Amino acid sequence: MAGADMNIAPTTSVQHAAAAFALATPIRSVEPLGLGLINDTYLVIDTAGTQAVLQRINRRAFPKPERILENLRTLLAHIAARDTGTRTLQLPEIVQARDGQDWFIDADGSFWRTLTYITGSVTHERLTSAAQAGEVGYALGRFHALVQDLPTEHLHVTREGFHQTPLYFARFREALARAPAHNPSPALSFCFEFANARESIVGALEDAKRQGILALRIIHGDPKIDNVLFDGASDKAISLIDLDTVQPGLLHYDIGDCLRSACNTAGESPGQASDAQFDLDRCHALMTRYVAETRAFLTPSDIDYLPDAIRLIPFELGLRFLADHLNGNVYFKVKWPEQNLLRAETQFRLTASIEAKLPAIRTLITDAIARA
Ligand code: GN1
Ligand code: MG
Repeated sequence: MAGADMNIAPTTSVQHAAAAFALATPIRSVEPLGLGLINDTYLVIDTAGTQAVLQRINRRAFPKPERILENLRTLLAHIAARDTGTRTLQLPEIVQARDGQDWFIDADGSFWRTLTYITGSVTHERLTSAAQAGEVGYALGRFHALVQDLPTEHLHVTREGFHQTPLYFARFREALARAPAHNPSPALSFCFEFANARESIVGALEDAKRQGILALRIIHGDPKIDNVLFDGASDKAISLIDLDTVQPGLLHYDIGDCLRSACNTAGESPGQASDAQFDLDRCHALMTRYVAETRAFLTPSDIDYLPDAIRLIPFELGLRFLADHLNGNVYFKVKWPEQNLLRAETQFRLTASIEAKLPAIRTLITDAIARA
């Protein structure tokens, strides 16, 4: 049991960090929370039963973590002034440290922050219906609509080079050059071949950005389904969390990332990679609800590049997992040594499924736009 672990010495730094934040009453429990691959996340409950989310930010992924909190202040103020309808997104609020700061740095230099917990919410590790996918599309579209007038220069870049596929491809090639050449496993051979055969597509979005065909906007950066909170009773999407990568980027990064997560019927961690399949009904439901929120500001070029993005972002995530596997799992947390290889192959199998369905994906996008 995770909770029992909290009483032993190596985790006391977590309790120490939890105590640095200004909760209303003393802390009753601190337990690991969620399935994040980068930061360490804990659910803190005080004696009044109030829940909060404590996180140690991974400095390898976020070298300047204070930028995350500065961005969050700007973002929350911007959205609070606009999200005034009947169905608002409930975003987490910052719980300040006792010294009045938005974060706490412990004796080891670890960077901690605490956010409010969205009560009554649940996450789905895997979606089970097109209706849920539609809710995910609504939440992402609503978020994009709320920030579409937030000037990109008002937010810091929290992660340089995030979602620039050519960079990830170059890192994969470097890792490959260093990897031992003898006897790759069937999974590794498949991944090498799959990745190398797609060098020509890696620039699809970055080239369009450089040429001014696609414009930078404020994006979420990580809208996978674990980061969409649903109301436990109604199964409606009520929140988008994990706002650490909210920064300037292309809408296409978010749409590609959201679809690769929501439409993979096997989920991100299936028992075997070959189970990964892209579901068109979910894609249709998600895009229809997404476009209903965003149609007013999507340009013809934005729409033209959607199929490229839907193919590219899962491929990019596969490259990221594969490079990390080759580098000894230094970025994404793993529970066993080959896990990042399995994750990479899963994203590549998903990419293959998307490639086979591209004509149908183009048709359903046209239909979603026509309905908006
Ligand atoms: C990471 O830490 P987490 O689980 O929220 C990653 C995302 C990946 C995701 C895959 C900063 O997100 O880009 O899509 O894993 N975040 C970062 O599950 O690299
Ligand atoms: Mg994240």
